[in-house]
Amino acid sequence: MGTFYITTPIYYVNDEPHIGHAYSTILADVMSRYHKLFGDEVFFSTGTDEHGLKVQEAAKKRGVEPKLHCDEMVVRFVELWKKLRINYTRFIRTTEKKHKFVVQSLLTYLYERGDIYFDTYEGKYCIPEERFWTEKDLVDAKCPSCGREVITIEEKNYFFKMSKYRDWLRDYIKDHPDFIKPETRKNEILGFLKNPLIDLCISRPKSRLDWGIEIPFDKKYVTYVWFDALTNYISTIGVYRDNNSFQKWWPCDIHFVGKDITTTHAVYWPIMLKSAGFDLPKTIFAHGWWLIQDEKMSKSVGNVVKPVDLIDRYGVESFRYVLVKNMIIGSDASFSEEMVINTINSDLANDYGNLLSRIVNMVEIYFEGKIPETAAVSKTDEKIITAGKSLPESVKSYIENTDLNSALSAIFVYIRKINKYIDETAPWTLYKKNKIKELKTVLYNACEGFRLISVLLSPIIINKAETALSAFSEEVMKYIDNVNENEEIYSWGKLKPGTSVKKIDSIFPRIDSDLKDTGKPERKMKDKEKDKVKKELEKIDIEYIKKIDMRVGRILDASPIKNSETLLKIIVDIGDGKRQLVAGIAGQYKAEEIVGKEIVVVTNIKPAKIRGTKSNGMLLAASAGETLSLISVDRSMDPGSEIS
Ligand code: ME8
Repeated sequence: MGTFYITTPIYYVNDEPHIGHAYSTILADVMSRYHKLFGDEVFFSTGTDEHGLKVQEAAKKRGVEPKLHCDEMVVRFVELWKKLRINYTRFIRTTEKKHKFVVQSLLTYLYERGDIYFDTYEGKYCIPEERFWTEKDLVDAKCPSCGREVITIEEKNYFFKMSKYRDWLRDYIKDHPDFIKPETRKNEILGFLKNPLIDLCISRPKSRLDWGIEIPFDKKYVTYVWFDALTNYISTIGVYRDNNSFQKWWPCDIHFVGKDITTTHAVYWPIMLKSAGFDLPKTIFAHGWWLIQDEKMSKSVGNVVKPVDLIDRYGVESFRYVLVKNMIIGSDASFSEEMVINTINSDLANDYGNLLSRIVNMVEIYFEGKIPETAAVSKTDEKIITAGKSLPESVKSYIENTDLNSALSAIFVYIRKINKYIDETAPWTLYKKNKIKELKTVLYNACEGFRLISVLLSPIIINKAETALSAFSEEVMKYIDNVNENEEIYSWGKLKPGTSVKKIDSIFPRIDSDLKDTGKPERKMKDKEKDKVKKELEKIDIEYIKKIDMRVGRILDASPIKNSETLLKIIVDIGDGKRQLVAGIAGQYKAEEIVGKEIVVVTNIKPAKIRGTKSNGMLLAASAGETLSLISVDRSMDPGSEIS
């Protein structure tokens, strides 16, 4: 058992949280819950960035003190995180005393060691972005970052000697492959570091801005908001340097950030730490952006989707799952309500939710609601047990690699495997044939497999996983509550035979794509979009197709069936023997004309009697009105060749 320290960016207190902010925070929450599940002690920090010109101006507009303004704004984040079941260890605000102390201590240290100096500076300044640019950075004389007007400012300020650390940082990044992830962001930073690094202006004169942390060695200045904000990653875990908590948690394991703030985290922050003599965080992980019709979701573009609306409509667990599932962590992803509905219906309702109903129903019907004990183990059973035993280890190693997408896909492959296992072993047939030992084994394995996946999905679908597990008694739920004390929760065989199974309501009901008007400010789908979603929902899973066994069959003999003008009796060779089928093609084909043809036969259809003649299989034909055309293969193939 180790320690794991994870952070989100601290969000600007002025922003109204949207799904972009929610995503970063859910990601960190999910990672932190997985680490807990696998036995780590976790510190998970999030919070708000409360200083700077924008906050000062917003407060002024409302006619309130900046601190009061922040106190009121911060509630929006705290409440949303509560609603999203974000289980942070600490919520830090940069207006806290302790944080101020750490920022000032750090500034003093860097100043005393000569890495901060005083100088006159003339530069182009972007007010909304709160940063200086050089003339050559500008694009069409405007801010290269936000495209807005810049103003020329000349002032005396304090500067941090970043230039001096450029070569060191380049080497550090090259020597530590996990330091900046994903690879694309690392390469961007290495590209950026090919150019000389400009020293960073880390102060603002109070005459222009006084809502900030005072520079400890010059009372006429406050600290640049990014220097202040980045330091939160240290102040949140305890007071500076020789503090036990600091020793315990630093260096941080993962700083999750959006790709918009990679440079501040992968260039400014490491240099600040190096200058202060601290170790660097193990990984800075810059995830992609949620886009709405190819544009970044942001307040300034005006295309934000509010998490609260979606949570109210689809439920918090589904919302968390949909966000985690649909963004490959390092890349951008497009957000749409169709995506939400499709993901819920296919993964949560169809694959996961259905599995629970299936197994609970069968245990109830065949074993009076009590989990049976395993009795006989066939090769098929062994396969499902082996896969179940190795699943937690693979999920764990994906999580250690911050590869949530692969972890999820491994879990869902297993869910589909269990569904297939039930289809193939057909408990209903085992019951009919009185193969009770086999039936017990299949149902025990299916229940245990389901319990395992519920535990492994619990960091994402927290309460729903608990509800699902509650079907298998209170005792199983206790594991979830005491994760740290019970590391074995995810090992195979924990489910006790004899446990009573409770019937519970469908945990993830299918969502009708025809969105009902909920009275909420809801973006209604256009008819075209609705059709698309409907079609998408009607599509069948590849597993359905795989279940149909189709083979090349060579027709050996064909003859009319007495008293029928439409039916022919056909004998086909399908590789492993002869089959007799009855087909309604006599109106289009004469018996003798089809002998020798290589056609396509469905071989695993239930045998039937048609006009008193046995038919064991079905041939395929294209039809248009009265006209029929037998489906045959393009090249001669051996009878029995699989159609795939
Ligand atoms: O930058 N898609 O705060 P901020 C995905 N205070 N993630 C998004 C997103 C989108 N469309 N939009 C925002 C700041 N985010 C500073 C950070 S940290 C020391 C200081 C997420 O309120 C993403 O994590 O602008 C991004 O980096 C962060 O919100 C920016 O939040």
